[in-house]
Amino acid sequence: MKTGFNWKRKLLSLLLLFCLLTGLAGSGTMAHAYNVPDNMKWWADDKFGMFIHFGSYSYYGHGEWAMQTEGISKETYQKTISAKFDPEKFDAQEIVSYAKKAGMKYLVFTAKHHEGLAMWDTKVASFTDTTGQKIYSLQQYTPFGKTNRDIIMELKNACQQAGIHFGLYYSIIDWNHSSQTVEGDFTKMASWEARTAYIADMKAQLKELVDTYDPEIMWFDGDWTYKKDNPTLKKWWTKQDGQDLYQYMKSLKSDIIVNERVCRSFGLGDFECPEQSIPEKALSRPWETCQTMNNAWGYKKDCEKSYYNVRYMIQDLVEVASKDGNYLLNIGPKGDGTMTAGSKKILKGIGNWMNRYGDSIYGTSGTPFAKKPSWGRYTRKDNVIYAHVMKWPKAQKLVTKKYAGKKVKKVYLLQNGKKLKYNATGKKVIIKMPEKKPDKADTVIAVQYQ
Ligand code: FHN
Repeated sequence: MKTGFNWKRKLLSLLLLFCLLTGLAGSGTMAHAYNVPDNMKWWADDKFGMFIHFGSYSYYGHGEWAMQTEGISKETYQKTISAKFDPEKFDAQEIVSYAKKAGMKYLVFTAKHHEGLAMWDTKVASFTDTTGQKIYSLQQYTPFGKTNRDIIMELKNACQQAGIHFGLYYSIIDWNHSSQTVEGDFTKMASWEARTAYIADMKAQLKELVDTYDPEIMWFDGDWTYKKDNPTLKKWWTKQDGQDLYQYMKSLKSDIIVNERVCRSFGLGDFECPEQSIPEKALSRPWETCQTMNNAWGYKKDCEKSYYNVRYMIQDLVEVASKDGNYLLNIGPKGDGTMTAGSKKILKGIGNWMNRYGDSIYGTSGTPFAKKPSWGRYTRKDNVIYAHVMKWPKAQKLVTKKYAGKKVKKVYLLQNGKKLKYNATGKKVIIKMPEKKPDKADTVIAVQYQ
């Protein structure tokens, strides 16, 4: 009895392993190209988020790097730019409604960018202007302070009402903090004591942000020393500091999701962040491409005529999803807080596409096939392969790869469920396509397997 029972158990576990490997089990949880920790499941399924770069640089309209690129002194920057910043028309409800319309499921807002202006009413005393008399924040340093408004809380609440996850961005370098001065594309610390004090104060601000706004994502930046250890005053942030910061964030909120830019290129954090680029292949851990709509993060007048077209943005999103990544698409509101027309147009356009084809993005994993088809890309969810047709095939004949060892159940247009004739032979599924291309950017065909 005993021996018979053992080989049966061995056989069962082998069978289960085989199912898992080939995804025949259709477990519902998508077999990503990497392991997704429980606290990140929503993030990996949601795939698509809004990035918001907003600060006093938005008033100046030369982009968020203006202070550094134009060599503006702390005093001049504070007095001529930050002191004029008054975003009274900032409308969190409108911004979140556009995110929702676009099909975005999470949002990351710049609580503090490199300029160092705190976009919340920070109480951490060292974050002052050059006089040391005023806290350098939206509430204490700008004319907007008279409104007693908290735009981060307005965004947080609008996200909650809309069922959108909320995250915050925080820059490690701070061009206006007394401890630092701009040094190339990084900053130089005034002394070792200043460094120690700044890192402690940075943590105090991060605790304020977590305690006040309970963000689900902490998106760090301004970390790029690529220094493993042995900090210098010019390269004062190291991998060790990054590991320490990561632990600190988890100690504040255990399920918070933290990006790799606690100190990039050392495999730290919970996800990688290719910037304005898409990796050739799926990465071996969760990743998210952050992208602009016009090659500008903060509002930049010069780039207002360079918005990408909706088709390009949709195909960019699909390219990322086909490689199992997330897509964080940026808007840079103007100094008065309003959204630009260019960003509204793109968000609406993507939203129209997501209304018809969102199923081929949300909760999917990347292509199960090694090669990319010439006509488009693949995503996958359970036993459905989504063929994203970006180039319409000649003779209305689409040749797709057949999912190994599986039987095709049906083929249909995802937007309306209309069945399509097909011929499944060997390694291919040849689909009879409609004459006209329903969607220029990407028409999605669903190939459902048994
Ligand atoms: O310097 C920043 C830049 O302003 C912007 O915030 C982007 C967004 O990922 N990150 C840095 C450049 O790598």
